[in-house]
Amino acid sequence: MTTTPRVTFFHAPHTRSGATRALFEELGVDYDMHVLDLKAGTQREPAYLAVNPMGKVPAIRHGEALVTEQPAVFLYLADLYPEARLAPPIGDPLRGPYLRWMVYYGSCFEPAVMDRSVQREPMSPTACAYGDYDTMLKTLTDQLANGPWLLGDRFTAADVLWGTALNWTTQFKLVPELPVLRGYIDRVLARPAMQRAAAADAALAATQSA
Ligand SMILES: N[C@@H](CCC(=O)N[C@@H](CS)C(=O)NCC(=O)O)C(=O)O
Repeated sequence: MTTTPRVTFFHAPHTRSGATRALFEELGVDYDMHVLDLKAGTQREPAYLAVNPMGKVPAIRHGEALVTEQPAVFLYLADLYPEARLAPPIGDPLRGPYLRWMVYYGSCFEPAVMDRSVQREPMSPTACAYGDYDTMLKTLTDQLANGPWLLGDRFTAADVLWGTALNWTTQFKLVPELPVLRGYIDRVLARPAMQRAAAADAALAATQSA
């Protein structure tokens, strides 16, 4: 496996970067973790703003490469460790759909969910990047109905991202807990690597709030 240089992972427990932690667990690779405490505000200190000027997690550093934004972090790591077979390679018919759904997460799903959470009046569907919320969600649920995973029979890094995100967005009632979503979330979260990551993250969160 590719082990050098080691990846440094900038993480805060119980945040979006938990999905990246789960991805590392699914990849089965070693890495260095730099832990931030969002309540204490360490993500806004100059040392971390030099890493990510947005002051947000996740971020990863691999040699000279600095990667932020969940889908980019996922794409980078899953390609970096091809032995784990979590990223369909170029030439595989699933490569296109894999890229599509990774980018759909950041360019359609999150903006739609955030607009809805603050009850922001959406733009016209033609001008809006995600069309409208219902179409955005139906496009996703139609895809998931082909299951068991997002790309059908093949589990990929995209499932770690989507399973984790659908878990917290349904918990916060930002997304309706439709049966197709509940079944998918349960399948993703039942994976041993996902459970190991969740337990480790809960333990880390407990040390921060102690
Ligand atoms: N666009 C970013 C969003 C990351 C994000 O919003 N992270 C939140 C935690 S869930 C954060 O770091 N917040 C800290 C802050 O803004 O101070 C991504 O896709 O990775």
